[in-house]
Parts: sequence; C-alpha cells; structure tokens
Amino acid sequence: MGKDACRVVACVLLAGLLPSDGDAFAAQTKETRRIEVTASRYKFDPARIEVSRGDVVELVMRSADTDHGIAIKAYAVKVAIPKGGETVGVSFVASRPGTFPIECSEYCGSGHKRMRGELVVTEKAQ
Ligand SMILES: [Cu+2]
Repeated sequence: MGKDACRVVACVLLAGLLPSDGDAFAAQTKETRRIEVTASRYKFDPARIEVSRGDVVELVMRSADTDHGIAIKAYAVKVAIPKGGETVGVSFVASRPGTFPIECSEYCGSGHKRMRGELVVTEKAQ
C-alpha cells in the first residue's frame, strides 16, 4: 500500500469517529448521542441531559477544577472525573424512560451535595 492509500484509510477512520448530528438521524431506532459534560464546583454543564429511549448515550466528561465524579444510579453509572482536564468516557443504553438524578460521586467541597443534574429519557416521538 502506498502512502496515498494510507492517508485515505486514515481519513475514513477519522470520519467514523466524529460525533454524528443527533437530529439528522432522529428517524433511526438507535442513535449514539455523544454528550460532552464539564464538571466544576458545583455543577455539571449541561446539568440536564435529554435523550430518547433506546439511544446509546456516550458521555465524554472532564473537570474544570478539582476531582469530581458522575453517578447515575438508575443506570449503574459511576465514573471518576479527575482533576487536570483529562477526558473520561462512559456509555450506556437509555433503556428506561423517566427522569433520573445525576450526582457528583466524589467529595469536591462544601457545595458537593448540591452538585446535581438530571438525565431525562423520553419516549421516541412517532
Ligand atoms: Cu463534585
């Protein structure tokens, strides 16, 4: 394989890694929703994550200050978000509709207990 062919292969691979536009594929049964979340004292941004039932939810998280963590008990999600800004990821299938609390799972200071968010899983519109 020549150098040009290698370059083409690399481009195709990179294209596959790019996040898809959620709305453009709304008609499909399953979509991957890649959502970037920034944790900081004392909030998640965005604090409210809304997806459709059946979506594969891929959370890509980073901390803007100290050690945090994300816990969504209903989906058995618990991941540490280390200080330093390194991204951590977790993915799960939003199989159950409802509104579920998102909590910080790592003590991060006086406002830790109010560091909250919510995951809203809605039924797909027909
Ligand atoms: Cu925190």
